[in-house]
Amino acid sequence: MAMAMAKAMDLPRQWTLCVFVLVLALMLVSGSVEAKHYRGSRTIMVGGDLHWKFGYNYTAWALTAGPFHVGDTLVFKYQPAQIGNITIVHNVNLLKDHKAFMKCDFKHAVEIADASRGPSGFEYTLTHHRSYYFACSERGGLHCSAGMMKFSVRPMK
Ligand SMILES: [Cu+2]
Repeated sequence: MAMAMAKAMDLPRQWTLCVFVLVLALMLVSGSVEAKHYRGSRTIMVGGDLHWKFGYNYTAWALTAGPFHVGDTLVFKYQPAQIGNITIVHNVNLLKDHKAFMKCDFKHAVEIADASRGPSGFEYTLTHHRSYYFACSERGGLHCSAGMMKFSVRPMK
């Protein structure tokens, strides 16, 4: 009888312990989810402070800016520049594959942002674990070839 009483008295204490463990587990779970979310959602300015412009080596930039993850968002910032009476504009294209990327071949490319999208910063989220080939198609591909306005990324899962 006395033992049964003692057990009954212990119950609230056990219950408190149970709640404590549950809260601790929830904190751990939410913490790890947050950490995962944070790692997967970087916002990356393409070209850093130099933004998206002619004559900067974006392949080299991508190597230092990476690794990229699925869920990361790239920001392409660019605006028209005036050189003499020539206005230089930029855009963002996705090239079809590695071969097209190497040759700056825009035949099957998809323009994802035109010149008007640059000033506010065009945002593009890497949604898939696959290779992306970005390039500017201006001046018949000259911005891609001579201007080095191209880079590829393969975001990690
Ligand atoms: Cu360009």
